Amino acid sequence: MDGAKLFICRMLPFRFIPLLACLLGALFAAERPNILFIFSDDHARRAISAYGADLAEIAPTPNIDRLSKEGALFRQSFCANSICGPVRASVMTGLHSHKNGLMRNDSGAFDSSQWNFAKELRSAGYTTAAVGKWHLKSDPTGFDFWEVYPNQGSYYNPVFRKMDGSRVGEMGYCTDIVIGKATKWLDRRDKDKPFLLMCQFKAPHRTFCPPLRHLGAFDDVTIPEPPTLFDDYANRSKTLAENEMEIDRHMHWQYDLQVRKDEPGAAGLLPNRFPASEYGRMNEEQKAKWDAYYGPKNQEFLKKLAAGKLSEKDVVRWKYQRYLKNYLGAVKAVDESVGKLLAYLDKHNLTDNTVVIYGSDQGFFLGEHGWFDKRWMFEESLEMPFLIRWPGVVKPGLRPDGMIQNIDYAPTFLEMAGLKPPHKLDGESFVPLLKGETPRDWREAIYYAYYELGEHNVPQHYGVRTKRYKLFHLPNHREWQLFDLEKDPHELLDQSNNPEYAEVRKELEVIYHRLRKQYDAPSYEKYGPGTFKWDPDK
Ligand code: SGN
Ligand code: CA
Repeated sequence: MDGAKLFICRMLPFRFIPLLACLLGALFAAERPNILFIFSDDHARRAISAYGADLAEIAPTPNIDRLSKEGALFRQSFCANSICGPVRASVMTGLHSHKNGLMRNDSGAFDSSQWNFAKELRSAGYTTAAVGKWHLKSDPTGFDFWEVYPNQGSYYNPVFRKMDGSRVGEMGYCTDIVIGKATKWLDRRDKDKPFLLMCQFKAPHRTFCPPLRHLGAFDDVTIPEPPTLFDDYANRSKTLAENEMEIDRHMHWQYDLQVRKDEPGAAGLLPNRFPASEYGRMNEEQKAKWDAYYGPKNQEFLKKLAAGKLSEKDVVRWKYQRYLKNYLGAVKAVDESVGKLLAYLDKHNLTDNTVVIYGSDQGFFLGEHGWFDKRWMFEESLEMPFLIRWPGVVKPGLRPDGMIQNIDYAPTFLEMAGLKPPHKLDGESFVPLLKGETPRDWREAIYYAYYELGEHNVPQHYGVRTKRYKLFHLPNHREWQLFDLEKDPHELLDQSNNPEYAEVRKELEVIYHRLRKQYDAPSYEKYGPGTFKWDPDK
């Protein structure tokens, strides 16, 4: 089309050219693709069929899988800091956490006055919207429309924050309501402009609540157990055993099933009936459905337990099945919503000119190492699912091999729209990877930094991952961990002090220090408690 523009311009007297360029610019603006960014919360790759893991036959994701057939699926896709707020801040800014200021969920409100890619798209003529989970505490900026959950949001009858500062309560299930808001905005958006829509789900985040219509959807299935469900944490840092995210020790069936009522603690995972929990949010009709489903199942479990028929391992196995079935029920509704969005694009002739992305803010442990949660630089939590369909650009079935991170999304989205970031970002546009090319100098390793101290007792750690190896440092424990992902895919054996890996370790340390320098990572002392704000002048 550039050729056509040039031809028309050449045919005209000189003085008309600026005016015409302007008119043609507006006309051809429609060619810039719409960007539909669908982002769920804590959706592990293992629970997406297209990733072909052991749950492939069970994971209820036909619509997400459709993207993998009609577009690309990335395996080398990782987060830079496996925790919600920081991931989202890096998505918006293209910067590592220490530069955008949101290093931890408890870092305070994200400074939303800083540059983000939505602002850039909007000022270049896009109409922009964000709905659902936001979790940055400050209001979204760069959007013509937004309606987001306060903080984490709720599964049943959730509340939304609106642009005018008010809050509105909605009846129903979170994912269904978000999709309703998203399609409503699509209906009434300014259709003369390309759009950016960030549609962000709370599900399947803890407390893993399925919509009531999917209770029982997995009753006839036995979910396969990961080989590390009963990990003994040997041969690695002792901090692994100090975790507080074990299905065994930290999923409290006693509270969840209301055998003990004194201290709900971190209950709500199985899930429970405490008034302050999701159960307390439901109306009588919803509660009746919930009770009719979970009540008899809980009684059956308690009866077996009382009869001494269950060993400690049996109890873990029972919790694991309950946890995964609830989680997959929530995933099922996410996938249905992806289906609704894809059908919307088809129906309104938008498919050909819309980039659709499906991703999630981090991975999640679905029983691997005996855990639920994320935070660690171990594979299940570090990996981000990333699927993308871009008709005419991404070849259907493409499986790019380059390493990408959430810091890359902002520059990538800008390049899709023909724009460049106005300043240097940490991330790089991976549009070349989408076109099936891997630039020669594409990164050989990703940098990772986790700064939280409290929840789930995961220590601060900083590291690098190449395609084959992972090295991370636990500065507060003066320890390093090194894993050979080819020989040890489950990461059960730390090789950092093995003389056979001395050379590998040296090389990885070089990469680690090089990346820390490249990203201006601050010294460890600054990683302590309290909010750390990166200052480029210090
Ligand atoms: C809550 C959860 C944690 C979870 C964090 C962060 N506890 O605090 O289990 O790790 O969110 O999740 S809960 O009792 O409130 O469910 S994140 O995805 O928002 O980073
Ligand atoms: Ca999350």
